[in-house]
Amino acid sequence: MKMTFRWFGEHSDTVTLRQIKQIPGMTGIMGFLDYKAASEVWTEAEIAAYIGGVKAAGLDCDVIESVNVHEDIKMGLPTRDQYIENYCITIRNLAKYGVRVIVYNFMPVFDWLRTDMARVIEEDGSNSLYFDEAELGEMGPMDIVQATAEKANGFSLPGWEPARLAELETTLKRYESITADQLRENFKYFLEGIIPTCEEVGVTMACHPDDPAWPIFGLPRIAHTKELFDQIIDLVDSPHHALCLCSGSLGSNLQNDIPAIVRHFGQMGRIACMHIRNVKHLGHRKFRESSHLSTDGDLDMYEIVKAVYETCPDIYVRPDHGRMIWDEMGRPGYGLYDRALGVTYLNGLYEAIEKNSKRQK
Ligand SMILES: [Mn+2]
Repeated sequence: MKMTFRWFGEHSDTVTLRQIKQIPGMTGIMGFLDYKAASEVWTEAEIAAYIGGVKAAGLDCDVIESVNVHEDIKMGLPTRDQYIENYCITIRNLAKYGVRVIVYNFMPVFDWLRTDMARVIEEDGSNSLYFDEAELGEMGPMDIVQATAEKANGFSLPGWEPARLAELETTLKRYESITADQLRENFKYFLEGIIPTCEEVGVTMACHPDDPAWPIFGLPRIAHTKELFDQIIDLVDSPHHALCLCSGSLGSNLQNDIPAIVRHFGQMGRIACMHIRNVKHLGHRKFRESSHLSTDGDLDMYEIVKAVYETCPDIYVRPDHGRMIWDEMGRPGYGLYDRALGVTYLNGLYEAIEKNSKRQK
């Protein structure tokens, strides 16, 4: 289990590489260029500057997140071929700088969705991201976009980049005629276009689940259960087509047995990396992001880490969103303190599981 941390870059993050390097057991960054439009080529100069900075701080950068897929690819428009070609150039450029895994998603329009970016947790005064489908009922997609931007502490949020959402109304209209099966067909076309390049340069694509784990605003969503991921894996037969399982996203639906899902795809060798965090359910489709500790939420973190140890011990992982604690100000979900606590907890679980397992042998 290679422990990593998400970092948005020098000018886009309140957390510094030096702080990340000081977290015990930290090996590297899951990198991110927050200003790139979907399927815009990531140039060698940009990649060299970002990864060079990470390496100078004594950290690896084997994983890059959020190389976003253009909506035209997801919608299967004729313009998709150009965007797929761009995507392949980005894959090649990233590979030249040692990147091994690219995390992406195939969610129409909305990458992830919350109804409150800083819901105060009354017990201790911390705050975290929060979702209540009842609140969503009264809000249209445009209201949600506005509310999300207002509560982002001035940051552009991953997946909520203004450029991407500028043509929101037109895009939503176009999706009205696209079924889940068609979206899957478009996904297959995309994978067939990029996986040969991945095989050639040694990069693995890691698909992230829908968040929350069900369709929203009537848009088709095809990546939120074990069965749906089986269908995705079946689209292209290559070890370079894999998953980034996210316990918090999948955990927004308690029907998802996450340790079992990790074991299933871990044994198949199709998990490239994971985001590990906990979620506390407060009612039907109503939850908040909790600390990573099992007893603070509804997920059994011990069983999740044990499934990683037993089926895919070499994957990259990172703590996912944390709460805002100790009066920290920063990107919602991406402060330093609670995520660092998450790292230490996950590493502690892993050490205990590993030592216990070796003793029993
Ligand atoms: Mn995630």
